[in-house]
Amino acid sequence: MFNFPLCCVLFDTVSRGTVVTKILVTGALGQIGSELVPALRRHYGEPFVVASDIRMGAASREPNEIASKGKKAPFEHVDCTQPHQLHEAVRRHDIGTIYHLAALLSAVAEEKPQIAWSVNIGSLYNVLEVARQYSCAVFFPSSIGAFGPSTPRDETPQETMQRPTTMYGVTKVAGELLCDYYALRFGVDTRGLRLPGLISYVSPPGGGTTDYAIDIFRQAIKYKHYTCFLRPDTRLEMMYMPDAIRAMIELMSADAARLTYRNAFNVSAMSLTPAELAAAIAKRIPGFVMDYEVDPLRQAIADSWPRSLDDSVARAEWDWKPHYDLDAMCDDMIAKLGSNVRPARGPSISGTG
Ligand code: NAD
Ligand code: AKB
Repeated sequence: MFNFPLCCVLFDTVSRGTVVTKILVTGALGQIGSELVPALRRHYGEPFVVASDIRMGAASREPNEIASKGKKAPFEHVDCTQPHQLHEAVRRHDIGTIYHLAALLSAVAEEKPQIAWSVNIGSLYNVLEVARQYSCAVFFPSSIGAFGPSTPRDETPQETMQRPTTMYGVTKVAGELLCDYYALRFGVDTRGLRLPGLISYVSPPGGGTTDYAIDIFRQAIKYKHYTCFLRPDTRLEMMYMPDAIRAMIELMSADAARLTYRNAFNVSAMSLTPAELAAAIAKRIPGFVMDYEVDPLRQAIADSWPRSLDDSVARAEWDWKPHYDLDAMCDDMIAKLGSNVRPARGPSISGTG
């Protein structure tokens, strides 16, 4: 499905043929890491992907276990705010590429702005410094949160006003600029995506503004009822996790000569409101009802973010294209969750179309 990334393969012409350099994933036990690590291990081989997190994780929930069906796969305890822990992991495993996922999400970051700065920016700086010293490529997940209220909110362009009013957004813009700086000044191979709200069935979300779009599915299957914390007309850009994982791996595999942006690329898949998502779910789960109890903190964050993104630059430079729209995503989410989440009472859900 993916091209094998040139940044992970070196040809040792002198002696033993192909030498594959390893990948380190930070924040690997979170929502994205829980799916990225198994995907990377499927593509590059289990020993070549080292998962790491500040948490140790329950044995059965570790991506290692998911990927390796119970066998031991490489996992390191790494607090990315501690440079020596990153250095040690990169040196010991001879890492060539770092997918840096460790961060606080928007709602948590707004509640703990000082910690968010230290984790989101402190750890990215440490990762870029290690990458500079060990010649690693770096993937940085920026966000629609890197935009603010003065940004054009519809079809937000690749290059535009970025004056976010949240600490999460401030760390994402600063992070994009740091990636640009390390690419220009030190030649570090930095690549990034401005990811929309990600919808997934594997792992619960970690404290974001777009979390409703995940919670709604579990609650709909279990209780046929969900109380949404955003207003019904809050339009935001969203993406199904399989598309996001594919985007990350494809971007890191792309021909460097074609890439003009080293901070982050807009990527887009579907633009939707809570009311539209609820209607799509109600078509598949008859009797589903949604009501609203608006959380002012998360509503204010959502109101400062783009309603849709223009991702034409990503399409032109590395052939990005989403596979899932609203209907395809809902069908797959309900099919996958339906086999794991049991309805609390009453009949099981009927049909998916
Ligand atoms: P998450 O909150 O689910 O996971 C983050 C992980 O980082 C957690 O497992 C946590 O234990 C770990 N972590 C926290 N502090 C750490 C530290 N000091 N050292 C090492 N690990 C630490 O987040 P996620 O949804 O997986 O997001 C990953 C990245 O993608 C973040 O940078 C986030 O901003 C970005 N992103 C996510 C979304 C989304 O919808 N999930 C959208 C846009 C961007
Ligand atoms: C959040 O809501 O914080 C994330 C994001 C869009 O960055 N899902």
